[in-house]
Amino acid sequence: MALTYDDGPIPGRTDAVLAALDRAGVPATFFTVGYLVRSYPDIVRRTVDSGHVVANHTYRHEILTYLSNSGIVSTIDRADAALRATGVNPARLVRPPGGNTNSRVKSAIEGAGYRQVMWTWGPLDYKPISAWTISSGIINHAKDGAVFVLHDGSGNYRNTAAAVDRIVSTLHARGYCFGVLDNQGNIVPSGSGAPAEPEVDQCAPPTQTAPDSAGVGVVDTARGFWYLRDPLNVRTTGFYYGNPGDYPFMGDWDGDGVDTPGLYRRSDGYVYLRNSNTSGIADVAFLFGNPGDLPVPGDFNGDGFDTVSLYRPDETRFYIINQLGSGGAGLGAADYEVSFGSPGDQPIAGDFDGDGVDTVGIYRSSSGLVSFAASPATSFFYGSANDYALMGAYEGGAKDTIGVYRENGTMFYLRSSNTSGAADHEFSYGKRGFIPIVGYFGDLHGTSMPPQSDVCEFPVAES
Ligand SMILES: [Ca+2]
Ligand SMILES: [Ca+2]
Ligand SMILES: [Ca+2]
Repeated sequence: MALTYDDGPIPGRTDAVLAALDRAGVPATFFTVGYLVRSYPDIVRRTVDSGHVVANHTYRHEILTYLSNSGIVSTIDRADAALRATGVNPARLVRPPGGNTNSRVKSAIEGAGYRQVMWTWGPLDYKPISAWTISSGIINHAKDGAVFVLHDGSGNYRNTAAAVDRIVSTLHARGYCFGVLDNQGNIVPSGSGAPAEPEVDQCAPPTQTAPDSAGVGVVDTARGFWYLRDPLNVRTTGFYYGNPGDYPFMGDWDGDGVDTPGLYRRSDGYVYLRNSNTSGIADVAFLFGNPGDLPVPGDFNGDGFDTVSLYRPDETRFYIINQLGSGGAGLGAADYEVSFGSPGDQPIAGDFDGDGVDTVGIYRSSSGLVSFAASPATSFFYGSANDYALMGAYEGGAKDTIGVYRENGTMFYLRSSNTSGAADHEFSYGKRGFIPIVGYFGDLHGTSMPPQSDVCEFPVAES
């Protein structure tokens, strides 16, 4: 579900709502009025820095059905410019003031490159009604996909703010989660919403040193949507890359120290690599192996560039390849081959000894066997049946260690040494059906998300 707030920013009023959302740990979407944005840019920046999304409620709260088409476009564009002037990247969403719209207004909004967003229900909280009445109304109208309209800009803001706690605690207990609206008007987790444009730097929150240990992510392969979080779960980002069904992995294809997406598309046999953690098209594409081969990313010659080797399950053989294909041509010949594992094993790769060179191994999820072919040849048990293995330097340093993702519970269990034992880091992230990934993501440019933010499983938005 999404909480949305209209008619701000106004000092005191918007601040009260932001404080209540922060206490409750949920994100919201604010439809702001352009001339107020000009007056109170700090509130807008603070709103975005707190993990919320800001969008467009026209420049002077005009009734759009009274305006000409050019007047509609003008007030929307002025409001958008006011938001951008604060340094944030607003969602390209317009909520018509008062909900006054018609097919002409909607067409004008869409013609200007925005999407019109209405709501499923609102408690009329701008009238002098109590926090109990506001919260009860929302609780009674809760359903998956609901978009509630509230008002941070009204004189009844105290009750609007006071209603947040009961709304969130009651609906969390009933299994609902709260998200923000993305550029399509879909409800998405905070941090994966609107800012998806290439010049996202302009809305980057204050510089923060990138953690030097590996982060994890999950990929919703049904939508081609990637969710990345840093090791502290402080900073997150999300973006679309690939088609439904693509097999995702991560690597540093351009040697800049940051891992970015790769995909294996079984339908055409190609690998598609991207060099940034943003939505966009592939930077490198090439034909990959034979049907049934599994991609194994890693830096197998220690030159600082990851390449995509392959594991051929029916031969239980790795083909190590230290160059990427390019221009749609196939991969080159293998630099060397390693026979290892048994049919059904998951191929893994990592720098198990910290010498800068990745080597291969297997994870046998039926028994939890982890086995490295070399450097050093090692076997131990970790995880349990049906776990998915991920190698990463979860506490920094040069050595990659074992981690597993367990779909039941969407749990990551990360170990800081290559030995049997209890997980050193365990947490839930993702959703059933998502594929886990691991990598050094650098300083994530997505919206920051407070650690206490909405952490329950998030429903997939209908598109
Ligand atoms: Ca890179
Ligand atoms: Ca390499
Ligand atoms: Ca090594």
